[in-house]
Amino acid sequence: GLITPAIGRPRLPQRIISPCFGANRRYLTNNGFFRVSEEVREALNANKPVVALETTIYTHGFPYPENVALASLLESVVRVNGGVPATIGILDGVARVGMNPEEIIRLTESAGKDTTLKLSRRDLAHVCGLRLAGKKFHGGTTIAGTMLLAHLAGIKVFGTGGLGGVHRGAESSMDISADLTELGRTPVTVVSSGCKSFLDIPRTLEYLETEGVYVGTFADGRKGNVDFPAFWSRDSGVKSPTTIENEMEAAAIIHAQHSLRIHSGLLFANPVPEEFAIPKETMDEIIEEAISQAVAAGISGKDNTPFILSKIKELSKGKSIPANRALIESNVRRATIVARELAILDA
Ligand code: PSU
Ligand code: MN
Repeated sequence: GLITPAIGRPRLPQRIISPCFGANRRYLTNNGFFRVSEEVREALNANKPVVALETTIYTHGFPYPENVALASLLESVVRVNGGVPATIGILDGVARVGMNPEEIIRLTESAGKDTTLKLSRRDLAHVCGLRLAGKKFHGGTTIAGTMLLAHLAGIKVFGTGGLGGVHRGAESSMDISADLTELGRTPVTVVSSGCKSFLDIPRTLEYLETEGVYVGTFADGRKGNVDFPAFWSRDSGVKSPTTIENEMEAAAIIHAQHSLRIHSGLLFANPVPEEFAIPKETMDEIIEEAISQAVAAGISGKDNTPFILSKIKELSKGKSIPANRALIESNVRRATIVARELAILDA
């Protein structure tokens, strides 16, 4: 029949896979600017669940050596849950999809140097191209940069912490993260804890709707329509456009999106584990202060997000760090289970 009784997973009567993922799709092969590790390439060829991991959180979020500890923790979370991790970033002007431990250490220990850059879509050609002029940069890729490179390699699922978004006051500054437009144009699924409430969450969701991005939040035991989460807090006061029960449903939605040849990305929001959640009111105060310091210091452009994040860390006196680590871990675990379920549907 069409149903597998043990798990109730619907089986498609016939395989319908979008050309952006099917046999006709040609992934970018390794060249002077782009290198997929052997392990990741083999896993992709064998339809194993591969999970992309970003590196801006290591180069512009956590300092060395906390960042290298986090990087290896997240890789092992993917592995113990049955997936293959693909840490993505730029080393010496070469985009790397899948890094070995030595390569991860080289990138993470370069955090803070002025030749280690934060790289979004617009920045990739600059750092790769200038390698030909003898200028060597390392870089952590943002969610946008990581999605783009993941897709070039054929990776469908990506787990991370917090998404960039529409900044407060964007109606005059126009500061809107390229993460949102990337989700509109690149068919990669991102699992995150929503976004931090230093951003304008209602406008972020409006922008994602305009970009045609699917947004679903895991119910995590709650009834009815749940809030889109605000990183440290499970609730934001803003309802998620849709609510889903589990990873199997997430995979089914991704599979349908690809089969329907809808070429945009998908965002699954995973609320922070309850025992690590910080009340919204506690964070609101800290965030107000961090934003006013950013305004006072005249910070803008790509420096805005890292500046506010470091101020929040300082003002919360590190209290937010365990929550931060727990939620990234939880997102990466969920991303791995989604990738596993998707590999079954796509088989
Ligand atoms: N938000 C967070 N933590 C992060 C980032 C955002 O809560 O680490 C990082 C991510 O790499 C994200 C990037 O893709 O910042 C967004 O930066 P911008 O707003 O400049 O696009
Ligand atoms: Mn910005």
